[in-house]
Amino acid sequence: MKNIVVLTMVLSLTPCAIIKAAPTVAEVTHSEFQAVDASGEHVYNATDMVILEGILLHNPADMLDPTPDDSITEIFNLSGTWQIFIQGEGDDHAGTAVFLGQLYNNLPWVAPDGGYSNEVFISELSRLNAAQFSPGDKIRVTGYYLSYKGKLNINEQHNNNPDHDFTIELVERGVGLPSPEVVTLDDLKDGDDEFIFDPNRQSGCEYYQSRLVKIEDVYFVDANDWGPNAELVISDGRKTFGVKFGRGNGIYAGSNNLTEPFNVIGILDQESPDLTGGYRLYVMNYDGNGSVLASREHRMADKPGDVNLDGVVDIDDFIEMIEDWPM
Ligand SMILES: [Ca+2]
Ligand SMILES: [Ca+2]
Ligand SMILES: [Ca+2]
Repeated sequence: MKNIVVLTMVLSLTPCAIIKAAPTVAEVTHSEFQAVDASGEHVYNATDMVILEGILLHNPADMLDPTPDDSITEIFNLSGTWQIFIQGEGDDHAGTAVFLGQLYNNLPWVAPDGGYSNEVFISELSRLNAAQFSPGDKIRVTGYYLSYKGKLNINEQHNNNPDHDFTIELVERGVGLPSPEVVTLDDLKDGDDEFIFDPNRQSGCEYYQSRLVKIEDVYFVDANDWGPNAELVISDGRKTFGVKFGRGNGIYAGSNNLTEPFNVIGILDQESPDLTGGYRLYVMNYDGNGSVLASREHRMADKPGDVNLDGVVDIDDFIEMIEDWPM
């Protein structure tokens, strides 16, 4: 681990010296940060805060709805929420989610003044978006973290004090989305159609958690609930897997025009009280192409060079590219 632990001591020069330690922080890999024990619980606790770099996989509002409404008082309803996935590069075969919520005070353990007014929540989002990031950009996130239902998320620990802000920096624009890794349901489910859980995170669902993957030749067990935020199930004929929809504007009742079997590209997610199960594929948007359930940017990541997105890379793509060239 590349340790850049900062232990700044603020010493007061009064007779009874008050010592206040600044939070410790280290640059970590996603693999180090997401390490789990045999029960699936997270074990990283070397520093109070971490610095993580990775490729942004999707637009935040295609996943959760950041629209603030500070009139909500329903318990556990955080109102505006915002979340992104960033994926590690090279040998760092893991990824991490970053979360922000508005009304932490609707959690029973947070003080009544522990949330954000609409105005302040929007200023929080503005502060994060000042980094001008987009899917396929490499970003750096620095912040506190909490374990949540099988993932270790960077967040504010549900604390609205500015000293719990996380920060986002743009490291490099346009690095490109990672190519989705092709996985089969046999990689994710055992012979009894139960989730494969490897605490070493070298195989099974943990290995692909918070990463862009592609599953080929599947069909819906039942697509009746198709729509924003829907939870559907796909099958290859023997095994099944859950698909969670985001709220991208290509997903709405009546937009399912897929021919079965189809391929799916999404982010392997876990959000489950059972830390060794509850995995699902998160599909943020659908572009209506008829054969691949995915957002357009994730289809393009799957076939670099397929400029006209007809599924093959050939001379037509070259012609298309040349026609766009400024003469
Ligand atoms: Ca997990
Ligand atoms: Ca904050
Ligand atoms: Ca093509």
